[in-house]
Amino acid sequence: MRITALAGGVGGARFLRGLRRHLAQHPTPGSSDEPVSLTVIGNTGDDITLFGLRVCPDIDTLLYTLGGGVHEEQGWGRADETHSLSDELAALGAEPQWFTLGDKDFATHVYRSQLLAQGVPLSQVVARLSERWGLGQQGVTLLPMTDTPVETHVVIDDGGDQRAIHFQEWWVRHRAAVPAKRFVVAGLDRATAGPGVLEAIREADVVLLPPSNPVVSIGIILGVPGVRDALRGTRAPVVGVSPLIDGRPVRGHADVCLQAIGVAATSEAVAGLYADFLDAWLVSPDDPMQSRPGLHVEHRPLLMGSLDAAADLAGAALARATRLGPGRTTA
Ligand code: FO1
Repeated sequence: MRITALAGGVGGARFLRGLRRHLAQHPTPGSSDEPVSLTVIGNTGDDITLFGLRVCPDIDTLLYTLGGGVHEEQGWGRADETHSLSDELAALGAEPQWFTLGDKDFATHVYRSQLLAQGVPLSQVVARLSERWGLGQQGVTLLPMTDTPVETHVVIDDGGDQRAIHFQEWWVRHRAAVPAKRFVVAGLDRATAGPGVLEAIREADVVLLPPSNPVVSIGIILGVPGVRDALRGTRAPVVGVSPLIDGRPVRGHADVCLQAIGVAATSEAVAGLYADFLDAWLVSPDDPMQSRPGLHVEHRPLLMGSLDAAADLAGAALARATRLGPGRTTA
């Protein structure tokens, strides 16, 4: 069975770690005897160049989480980190100082930037980093959504003038507290889907949308030319997990991002963003949303406070997909 997932950072990574745990306990989902492979298409819109180095936060969060090296409390960065390099950069007065990079994490960015400078495409860099983190041994292939450099920028009001700042500056430095007018993804219009991305969607048996940010994570992946069409065209059931409980994200600022694009912070409205390809949608137990023709709504606890809880949630999404089977209920 070929499972393909679209993922942002922390929420996506925790859900997929749960999926892997579920699969370790239930190796043959549905009636299939085939080995399970998982292809993860990661968001690269969060990427940023800092101190001359290319940093890919969502890709690295997926690598570190699935590879067992993530800082658990933060959800990003490395466990058991030290900060000698950033301390010295701060002593030099180097900017920015609002983005924390640990020493081990720095090594990832140095290695990636060295390869990119040699002309190695990002997808191959991610393949090498995936080897370092043992993803292949777990049956996991991580693909960046595109090899084309893209960057999400946020248009804000600056004393009456509009100005675009990098997504990370808005998210990390300003904690999404500066009202966003809109999101602009530099480079996305001329980007091409990364190697294997469209095939992974078209040839999947199951497509999963973890509870990642629908605007600045999944929304950015959907903007890569060809991705949305591939989702509309695949025979695989597409099952998503709402990122909202009572209109609030468990972590992050999905509600603020939705407000910026004029979409209500409800599971129903988020499902509407995926209406042209979504077959089933998991929402929290007290969510008022109900099934309708073409969309199965299932009520499930969405909190992933432990690996077991994440495994239960991912298992429920996979079970729903295997019950739906191939062939689409939506156009
Ligand atoms: N998030 C923060 O809130 N503060 C940080 O200083 C920070 C540093 C950082 C460094 C490397 C990395 O891979 C991720 C990092 N993140 C940090 C998380 C990340 O930038 C955001 O949560 C995502 O981009 C949103 O998906």
